[in-house]
Amino acid sequence: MTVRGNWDEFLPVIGDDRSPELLWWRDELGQEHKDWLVSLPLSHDLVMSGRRVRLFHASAQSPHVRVFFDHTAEEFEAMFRATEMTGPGPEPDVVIYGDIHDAYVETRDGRTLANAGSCGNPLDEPTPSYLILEGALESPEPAPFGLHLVRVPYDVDAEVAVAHRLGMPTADVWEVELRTARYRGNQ
Ligand SMILES: [Mn+2]
Repeated sequence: MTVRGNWDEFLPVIGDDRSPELLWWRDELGQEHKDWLVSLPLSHDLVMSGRRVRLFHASAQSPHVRVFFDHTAEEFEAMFRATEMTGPGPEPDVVIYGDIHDAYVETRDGRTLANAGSCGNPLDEPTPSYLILEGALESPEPAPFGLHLVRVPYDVDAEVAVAHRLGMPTADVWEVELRTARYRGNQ
């Protein structure tokens, strides 16, 4: 299952009056890919090992409302609530999101909030991450359940070379991000 992110939502539909950088990325997408991106669900629930697991991009409000690693108790709470975006229904025990490119797992008061980090542009450390869910899929009965964050070293030089060869806008800044995990090269 793939859920729709902030870029997935806006990039395919922007008009020609936007910045040349945005238009470059938009035009890298074929119509088939644009149609697929905007058709993706914003939120998806599954049951595993007796837990309800919810997946969305950034928050229960919208793919554009950001919740950082360093969040408040209220922001944590809000990630588990039913909203217009998630639809009604039972609240989840586990929420997994992306958006901030900052991988972590936090359990508080019996609920778990996890961020899968980023494969394409990690911003917590330069090594890409993904998250594996382990358990009995579609089982309402309690059973072992695991969240496994994996870090995968890769050939950054080759990746950067492709961006430069294609003439990708702001490739220099992006290269700093890939090598240092500092967003826009900030400290
Ligand atoms: Mn995002």
